[in-house]
Amino acid sequence: TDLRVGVVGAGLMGADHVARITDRISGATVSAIVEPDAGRADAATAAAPGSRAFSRIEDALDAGALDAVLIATPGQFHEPVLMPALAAGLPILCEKPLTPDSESSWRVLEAEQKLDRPHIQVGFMRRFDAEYQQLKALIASGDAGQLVMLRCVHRNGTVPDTYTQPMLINDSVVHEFDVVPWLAGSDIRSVEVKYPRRNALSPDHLREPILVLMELENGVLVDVEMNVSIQFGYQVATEAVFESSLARIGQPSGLQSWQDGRFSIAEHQSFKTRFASAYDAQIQRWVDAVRRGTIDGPNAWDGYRVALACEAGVKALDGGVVPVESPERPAFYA
Ligand code: ISE
Repeated sequence: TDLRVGVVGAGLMGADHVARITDRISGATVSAIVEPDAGRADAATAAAPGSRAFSRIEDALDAGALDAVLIATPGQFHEPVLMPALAAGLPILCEKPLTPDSESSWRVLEAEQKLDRPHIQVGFMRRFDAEYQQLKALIASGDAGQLVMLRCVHRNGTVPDTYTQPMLINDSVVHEFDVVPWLAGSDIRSVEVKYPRRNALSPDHLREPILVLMELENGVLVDVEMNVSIQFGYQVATEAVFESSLARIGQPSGLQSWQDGRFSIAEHQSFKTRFASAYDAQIQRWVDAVRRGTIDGPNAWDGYRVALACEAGVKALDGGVVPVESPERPAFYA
């Protein structure tokens, strides 16, 4: 029988995951939608036949309406859902970030460690992107020689008015803070932020793009161009520089067209399409793992480490090289 998934939050990502589980994922069905906004809840239950709507996670848990929880609300609403879901012993896929700061993430770790094993997978979907996986394998194999630098670009066409300066770090560079140590096999030692000339097309309240520099414990240097007003589309790409070779991922790879004396390749407009197959793989692997009684991807400890990096990153927005705390990993998360 299918895993009954309760999706908490039916906004942009929640609705996307409801459609994904209903149409493309095998072994799971959306059985509950937890969403206080009636319009969104109705749209989500209509997209997931047989599902019921609840306005609070506690009500869905009391009704025994779900076997697993997928949390897709904004980060500040994660902890109040994580805590009762953990208390009920349910497996959880929690969209990034785990929580907005390391103190609340630590509380979540403490609650999770009351269970027999990790129950939380964090939605850092880039780890499920085929090209990211190939680059990680190349780096780990040593076939390309020693890694020296990672040059990352993370470009959004535009962002909504609700997007604030710290979100450059907490909402966007958060992905690099997870995926870079995973790729390079080394933790982040420090973070620094540099400001080029401001983009006049940026919303008034933002000073961007920014250049984020990360020094890893193994001496690899990483730069991230974080740009949220690039207009032309959505682009996430990485160049790995080795001693005598290069590797690139995330190059435009859509429709190629030759017209009017020009050659062009389609570019993505949103992370929803750019990472669609990564999201599919992430959710399928999570569902398969949950049915085996485990999780399969970044865990809450990874989420906590990223929260520490984000705190350093937000400080670095004000200048200076900011060290990233590196606490010892509890055996529970080995
Ligand atoms: C958004 O929340 C995401 O998670 C996207 O992956 C990222 O590219 C974007 O900058 C964020 O706002």
